[in-house]
Amino acid sequence: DLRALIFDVDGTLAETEEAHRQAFNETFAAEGIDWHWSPDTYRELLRTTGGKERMRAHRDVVGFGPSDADIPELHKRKTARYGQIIDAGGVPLRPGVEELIRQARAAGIRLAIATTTNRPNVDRLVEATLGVPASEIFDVIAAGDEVAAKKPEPDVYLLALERLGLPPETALAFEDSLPGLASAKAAGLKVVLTPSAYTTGEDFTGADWLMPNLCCLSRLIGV
Ligand code: XBP
Ligand code: MG
Repeated sequence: DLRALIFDVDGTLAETEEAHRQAFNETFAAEGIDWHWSPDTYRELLRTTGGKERMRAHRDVVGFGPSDADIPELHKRKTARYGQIIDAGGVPLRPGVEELIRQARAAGIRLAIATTTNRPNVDRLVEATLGVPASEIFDVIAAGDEVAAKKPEPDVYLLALERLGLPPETALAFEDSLPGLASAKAAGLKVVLTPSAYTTGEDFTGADWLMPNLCCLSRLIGV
């Protein structure tokens, strides 16, 4: 029987990647870095999960930009900017997410987050969309640099399961991307895949369910 739902954040709970892209670009401009990430460039860059890792990957491709030593501070500024964008509203939860959370809670199914983005971004998004601290909704939050190896490695899902104290066969993962799918599957989880703006059209063979959105999943979670 189903004991927990484990959610990815970016692309799954909300279409956040345009806000991330904007925050990166505004930070580059403010810091005098001659980079601008177009939507097409960003789609490629999303193959590298994690903002700091993504900036390093881009620098190594274009051959100029911030040093490894400068990237953590740059990423802090990007996170601050992203928080302001989220606080301003305009990035809603995806259809069905709020109802799914409500139904699961009512049925005593526990809720967790397993994300590559860093913790302040989770807190800001949940506060801005649901009006309460993320820790009030989610029993467990595994985020960002809490694990050494980000998605597609399984570490962040394994950490969420460890904190839940549950084996993978009692939980269900919700994802929107190929690295996320690979991560959850490698942790032994069944995966509900809902493509997002940046991942539509990819080949999600291997997902246990493929859904256009997270609406009307009460039967699937058995409530
Ligand atoms: C999405 C990511 C993140 C965000 C940026 O991860 O790869 O890197 O694009 O966030 P997920 P940070 O869908 O697993 O949440 O800059 O905080 O890394
Ligand atoms: Mg995602």
